[in-house]
Amino acid sequence: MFVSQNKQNMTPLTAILDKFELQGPVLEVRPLGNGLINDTYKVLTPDGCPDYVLQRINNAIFTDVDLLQSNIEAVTGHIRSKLVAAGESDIDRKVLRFIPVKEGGKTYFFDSKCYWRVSVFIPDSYTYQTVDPHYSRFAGEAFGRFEASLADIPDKLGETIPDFHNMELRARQLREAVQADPVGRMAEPEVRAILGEILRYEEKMCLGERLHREGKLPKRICHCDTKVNNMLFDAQGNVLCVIDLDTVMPSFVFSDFGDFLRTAANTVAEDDPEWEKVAFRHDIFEAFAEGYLQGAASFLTPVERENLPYGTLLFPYMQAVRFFADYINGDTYYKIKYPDHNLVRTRNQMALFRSVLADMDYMAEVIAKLS
Ligand code: GN1
Ligand code: MG
Repeated sequence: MFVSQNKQNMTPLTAILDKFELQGPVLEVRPLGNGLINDTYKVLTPDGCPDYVLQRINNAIFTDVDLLQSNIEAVTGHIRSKLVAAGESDIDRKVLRFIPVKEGGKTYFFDSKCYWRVSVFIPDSYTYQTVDPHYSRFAGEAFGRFEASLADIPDKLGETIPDFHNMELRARQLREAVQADPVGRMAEPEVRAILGEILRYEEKMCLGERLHREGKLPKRICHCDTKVNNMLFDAQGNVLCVIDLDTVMPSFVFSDFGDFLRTAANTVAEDDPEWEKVAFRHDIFEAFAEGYLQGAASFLTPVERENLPYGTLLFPYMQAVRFFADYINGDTYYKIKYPDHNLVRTRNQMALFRSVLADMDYMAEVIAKLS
């Protein structure tokens, strides 16, 4: 059997897998995907048995794994029962299924150092780092529907990362990082210039929290990590399901609308160093907005609709603030591949922010036409 594992002092992956109720022997375990938070592996078994996805949950970020997994079980259970009620076929391709451990029945295992979980791998499914307008429309509808289908979930979901998309908190965390300057990066003139630009827009970008305090903007169950690559498509380009459910929690709808466009409507990847090439793609925006407004039609309020352009602007800004704070803090949160990776990501996201900012009127017109 081939097992690729390079972390030292870790329990062997096969020993971890042995704790779960898997069908069939494990043939091979190999790294999967490119998430910035958890470690993910694909687990291969013989023909006739399902393959699996094994994940080491980043417990420094998700500190309450029990809450995390009960949220995920509630969400997948609710979606599954709706698919059953609607008489859908192929349900195991349309919602994730997590495997219980042999002892105790929880859907995670703690090996005294790390937390692990296993879900069924959905065969013949594809993730993409970029989408064309056709896929973008489907993705919009799928995320709108995802929120709509969770609007009546009976369970009360907790915040797996408290105030995850709270812009006021993110701005405060940046100020704290600047104040502490633990690795001396505030000495760099470019860093100070970026900080100046970020702070100029801070008040404007905290609109969501103000509207919420005024009772004008509700929180709903959102996915909160709607990057393009968190959606599975089949070979024909139909959306199968939404994955990476760690951050499903109450938030403003902007979370899902804005974060998808942040990755999908950027002409380049979020960490492309050639930030001069960053631009906001109108074709992707229009297609996604059309799909989303259809999927979410049953619950969106006028205030939520009108502020979708703000939500689109908010996410490159919030992501820039988060990458930048991590850079100043000495890269303790996001995985990095080279020393100034977080600074490169910040420049890129600020370039996208400027590009989206120039398109506020245009976006408002598109949304008004679609409503
Ligand atoms: C993280 O795990 P991943 O790579 O899908 C992050 C998101 C960021 C994203 C930026 C829990 O998502 O919020 O938008 O990186 N997830 C968490 O690429 O912080
Ligand atoms: Mg992901």
